[in-house]
Amino acid sequence: MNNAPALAYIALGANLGDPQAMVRNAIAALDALPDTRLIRASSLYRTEPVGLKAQPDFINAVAAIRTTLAPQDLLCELQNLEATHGRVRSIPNAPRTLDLDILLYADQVINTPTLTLPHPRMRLRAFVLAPLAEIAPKLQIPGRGSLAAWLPAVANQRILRLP
Ligand code: PH2
Ligand code: MG
Ligand code: MG
Repeated sequence: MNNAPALAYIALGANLGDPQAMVRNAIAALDALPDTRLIRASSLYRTEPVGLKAQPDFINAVAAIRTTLAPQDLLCELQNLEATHGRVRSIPNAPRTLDLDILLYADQVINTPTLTLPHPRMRLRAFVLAPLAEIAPKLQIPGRGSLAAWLPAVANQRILRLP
């Protein structure tokens, strides 16, 4: 079922194989999703693992897309992309070849068993907030105020913007 076009923000992360190639390919793949156009993509960032520390650094990025897919349909498409890029789900926060998370979908607030929006952990993660601030510095988070106000709290997390 198709909706009015919505601007959505997607977080991309990878830390196995060739993570830079994986994230670049995934950004291109977002543009190829049905009823979806890539609007903007951040730089790639090398980031320290948050949560389980004993794993390789991640490559992270954020993309803005315009889509007429409903949020749940977008989630399904992203999970398909993860699967075709070789992700095997094991324990939570385990190393992965590709992780695609919906951060925001227009100004929608969603709480279902499969999808919570805005993404519930985004405000704790420099690897999400820094690339998001790069492409949308004035972003307002539905019900939570400005993205810029969250940045100082994650300034201690190691994150390097790649050229
Ligand atoms: N993803 C996680 C857990 N920890 N750390 C970094 N740096 N980047 C990630 O993408 C990431 C993480 C769970 O999805
Ligand atoms: Mg995920
Ligand atoms: Mg994730």
